[in-house]
Amino acid sequence: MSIRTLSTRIILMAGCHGGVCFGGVYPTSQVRRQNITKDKIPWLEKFPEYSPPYFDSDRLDGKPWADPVIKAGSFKWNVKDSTVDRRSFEGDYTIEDGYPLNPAGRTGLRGRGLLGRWGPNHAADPIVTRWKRDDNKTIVQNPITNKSILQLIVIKRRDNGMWALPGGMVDSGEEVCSAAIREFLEEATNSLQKSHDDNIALKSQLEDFFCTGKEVYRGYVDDPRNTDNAWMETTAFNFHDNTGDTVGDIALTAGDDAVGAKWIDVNKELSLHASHIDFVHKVAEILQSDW
Ligand code: RP5
Repeated sequence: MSIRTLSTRIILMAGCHGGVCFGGVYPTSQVRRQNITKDKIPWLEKFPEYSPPYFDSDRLDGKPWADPVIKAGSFKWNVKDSTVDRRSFEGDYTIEDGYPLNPAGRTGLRGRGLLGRWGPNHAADPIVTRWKRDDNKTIVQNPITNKSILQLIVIKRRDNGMWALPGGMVDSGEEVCSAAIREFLEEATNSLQKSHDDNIALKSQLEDFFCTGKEVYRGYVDDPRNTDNAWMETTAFNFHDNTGDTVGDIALTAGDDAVGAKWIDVNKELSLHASHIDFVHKVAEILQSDW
């Protein structure tokens, strides 16, 4: 994704639309972002009055997955820094006064906010889909477009109550696709609370299905937690159950950070966390489903 497109993404969110709200209050805090007009989002635009507040959530204190405070020379930027991948999918990012700069531009807030890593925070998102079917197992079409209706597994996020892809952070050293599958099992099937034997049985039932995963997006995420110095990036995979016999039959139970899990019909009216709707749209295009 080019920087121009990235800045456009933030422009789309201006005025509390989707993720970051310029001038809005940062999630879980009382800290208000500095207002920015759209033209001042790119770093290249001069903005001498830009002096946003700094916020590092105390929820990061002592967390093994979070970076320590920045000290000169303590991080290796734009490379794999031991087991922490500090590379961005958007290309090399700039370091200013020792801090990495968000490649999408100004966000009205400095620091890390709620994000554990300075710079890119890597996530993985599973987009698990099937065709909508009637009681006779016939695929349902939209009578206006004559296109088949796609269904998607979403979870309800505990932190902001929004429906979202059942994704999560990639652990240090973890394969991205494995993270997408692990997060799906944790958030949509409550695997963390299941017995070892139940998890083995479920995994073996879904093993072949998970091998079908296709990467559909890799890049910046318009997440409400993004700041000038820390931002979300993701790799999204589509796992499509064409016959509806594999994942279509498993019981969905919310777990870990999720408080709900369900199948929903895919269409352009869906309202999802961050920029998840964009990844789902890509899948709808690839599968040529109704939109
Ligand atoms: C989004 O936040 C990503 O696309 C992913 O779905 C999620 C990862 O954060 P947590 O769910 O772990 O909070 O930006």
